[in-house]
Amino acid sequence: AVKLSREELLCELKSKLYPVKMLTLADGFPVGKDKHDDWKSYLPTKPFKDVFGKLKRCAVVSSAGSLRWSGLGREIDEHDAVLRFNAAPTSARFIRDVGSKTSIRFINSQVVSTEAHRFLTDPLYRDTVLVMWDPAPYSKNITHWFNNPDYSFFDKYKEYRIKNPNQFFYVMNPSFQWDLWDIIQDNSDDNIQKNPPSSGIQGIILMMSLCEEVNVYEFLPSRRKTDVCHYYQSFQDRACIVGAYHPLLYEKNLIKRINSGSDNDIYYYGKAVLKGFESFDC
Ligand code: NCC
Repeated sequence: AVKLSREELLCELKSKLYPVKMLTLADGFPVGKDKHDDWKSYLPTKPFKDVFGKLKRCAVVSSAGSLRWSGLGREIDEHDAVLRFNAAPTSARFIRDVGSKTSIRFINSQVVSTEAHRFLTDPLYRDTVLVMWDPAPYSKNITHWFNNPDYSFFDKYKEYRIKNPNQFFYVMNPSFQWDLWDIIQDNSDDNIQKNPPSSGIQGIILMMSLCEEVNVYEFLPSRRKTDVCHYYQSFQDRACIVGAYHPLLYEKNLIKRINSGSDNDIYYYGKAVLKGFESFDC
């Protein structure tokens, strides 16, 4: 395959993924009453792009173990908006390393559906904009996904919306993950596994759609790289860095190719600097 330059790759991402699609009632759901009841009428009606307006500098904080002892918390909190993932905490003992500002929490449907996460009661998920995605089967057809979700999140979604009607809580259109997967595959030399990209790269693209510049922390690992999976747990697994289910290694190669920051920034801070979609023309 011909290797795209950084500019070409950025334009490829922009032309196929921007604006990022959230699920709305208008998105061709099966008509009539369906087995998942009326959850979809709880989807926010405000267009996602209007929630924040235009943002200048944004941060994406991966959950990698290498954030522990990084001391990056203050730098992260200085951004106009910060995106974090799943159950990643910002409690007192982690603030020095990861900060506390959380403008968007980008979660997978497992977090919403499984009891262990106490999604309905844990304050971690409040006072922020929530964006959820479900690992849909490879198909850009909503009805097909709707009948085969990875986690049946529908009842929990509705319950959460009823309890917290004023909190923005979006659901990604499942075609997004596969449009992104196609780009990752088209720009890799290997055949990659047909599983959706991780929350990490999806959240990065989401922030590129909102902000002029996006600083991503510890998605490309720094010199603190460790087999400790998350900064908030002691569990070790090398697969956390390169992926097992998700094509994480290929996602990271792609982000490295569109990075406009320096190799030093990656090495010392695990920091990649990405241009937002509105900041360049194609
Ligand atoms: O672990 P997870 O991801 O929540 O991490 C969020 C994103 O950070 C990046 N990451 C994480 C660890 C690490 N050492 N290096 C990294 O670069 C990845 O980009 C990752 O996406 C997910 O993608 O949603 C995932 O979610 C967890 C889990 O469902 C949630 O944490 C909720 O408990 C998955 N783990 C399991 O299912 C056991 C994980 O595979 C992917």
